[in-house]
Amino acid sequence: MSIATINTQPIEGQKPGTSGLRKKTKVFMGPHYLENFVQAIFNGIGGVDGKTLVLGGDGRYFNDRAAQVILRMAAANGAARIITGQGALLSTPAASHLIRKRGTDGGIIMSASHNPGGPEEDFGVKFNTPNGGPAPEEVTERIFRETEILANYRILEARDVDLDTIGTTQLGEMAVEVVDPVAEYRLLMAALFDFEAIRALFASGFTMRFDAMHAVTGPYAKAILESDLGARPGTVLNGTPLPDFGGGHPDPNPVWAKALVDLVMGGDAPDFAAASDGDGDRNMILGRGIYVTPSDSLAVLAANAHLAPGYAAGLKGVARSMPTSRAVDRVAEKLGIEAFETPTGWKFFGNLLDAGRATLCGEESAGTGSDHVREKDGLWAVLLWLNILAVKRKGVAELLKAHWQEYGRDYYSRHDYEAVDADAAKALMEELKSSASGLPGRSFAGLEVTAIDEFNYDDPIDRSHSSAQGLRIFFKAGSRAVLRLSGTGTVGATLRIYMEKLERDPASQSQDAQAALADVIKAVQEIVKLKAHTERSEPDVKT
Ligand code: VG1
Ligand code: CO
Repeated sequence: MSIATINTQPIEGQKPGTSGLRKKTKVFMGPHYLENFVQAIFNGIGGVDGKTLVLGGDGRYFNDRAAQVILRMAAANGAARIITGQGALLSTPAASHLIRKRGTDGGIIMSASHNPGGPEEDFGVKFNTPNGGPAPEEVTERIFRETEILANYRILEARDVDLDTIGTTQLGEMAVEVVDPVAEYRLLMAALFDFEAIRALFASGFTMRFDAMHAVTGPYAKAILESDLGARPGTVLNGTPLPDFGGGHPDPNPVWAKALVDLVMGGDAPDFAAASDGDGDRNMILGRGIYVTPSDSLAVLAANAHLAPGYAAGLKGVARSMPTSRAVDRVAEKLGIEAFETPTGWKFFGNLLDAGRATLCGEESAGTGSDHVREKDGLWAVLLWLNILAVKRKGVAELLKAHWQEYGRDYYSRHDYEAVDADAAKALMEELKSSASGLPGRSFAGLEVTAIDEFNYDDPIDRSHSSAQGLRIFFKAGSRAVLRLSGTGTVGATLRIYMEKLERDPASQSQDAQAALADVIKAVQEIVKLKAHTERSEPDVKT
């Protein structure tokens, strides 16, 4: 086997976004595209000579081919060992756990997460650091700079490695260790949660559906929910990972997991339902007749986490991304713990988790997680909910309504305008920014603007600074709207508008969220001249 050094040229646009580099699969499959980026990762982290990395992906189209390329490149760059899941599969939280558990020098995750997969859809690659978390901005910047000066990459000329058989083989000088992707993760979950209590819950007739959306969590959910916890067979829906996720968007929200929402709203509803995304780090929580917003879910979990053995000592603090509703902040206040507000993307939670300042973290985009790994974790959130329900023996709706009564309800919705012309979206944001100082005091749709600002973040641990993380509009009655452009889309720009309104009066807490937020929605559309800029009046997705 010989090592080839292939001459190449920098490829424009290999800048990691909110969570790694995401592009159309065809772009990734183009000449040198994947190879350039992988070599840039290796160069950006100071080489991989003698290092051990974890490698896994969500099983989408090109996952298998990309894995073989990355293995040959790692071998050619002198890596000592790659640990990978059978079939090159690993959910993102399972990869994070393996990196930590095995003390590796980091890992590469092949996923475009909630984006659809297939030859016409999306692919992605991201690097996670030795703490198991997504590379922080300083590291992704270094990787990006490497993509801009790259002149060659190294790759071993070799045949494909068998990734279907568990065990260790050699690829040149490098060991390739193929592990059961579920095994370690399953042990971790058993250590955090009261499996006895959850088993007893299922034994009592409690019913559940888990929609794996044809993505990576199927095998994890079947092993844990059906085998370990005794949920009846058939609890896990769409449990076989498919390269194109069955043609759907593996994004667990009321739009893309509509069938599951319809199920819980119908006559034959299970007690509890959940879904996860392409790479298994997101979750959607539903109960009979009710959808729990991710922001509410985070707040409920924070208020009740101590009921699970892994969190019995209480929480050190909580953190949420800025657009996430402020529901969890009020729980933290009551618990007397710190609450942090970070930019969008899990990479910003890493330092807080490492420093022991936060135990639970969450994002409005259906991401919840804790210090057990350094990624958000879909199945973990589902298990924590199950543990809480097993102890409380209350329904999801009952639990949520009691939570609102105690803490108030944050009506919440995110409107996504997808594939908007990139320049138009930029212009909308720029205009809002430049007109910001003139807006306070003025009213739109009957709501008075009190302040508009741009969210900038100073990391409390390493003091790194992140600017321009979204524009916030505050209204007099306490409502808030946030605007930002997505960093995970692959076509044009996706404009996200997040809206929330706190309702403390229990008598007014059972409205439909869109209706409750109607004035905020109208006010934002007027303020930013949405239609004039985007030629849209209705969002593509409402969560
Ligand atoms: C989106 C979400 C963000 C999440 C990110 C990655 O980013 O808003 O909260 O962390 O996706 O999630 P953006 O920049 O498109 O808004 V995942 O599950 O797709 O890795
Ligand atoms: Co994801």
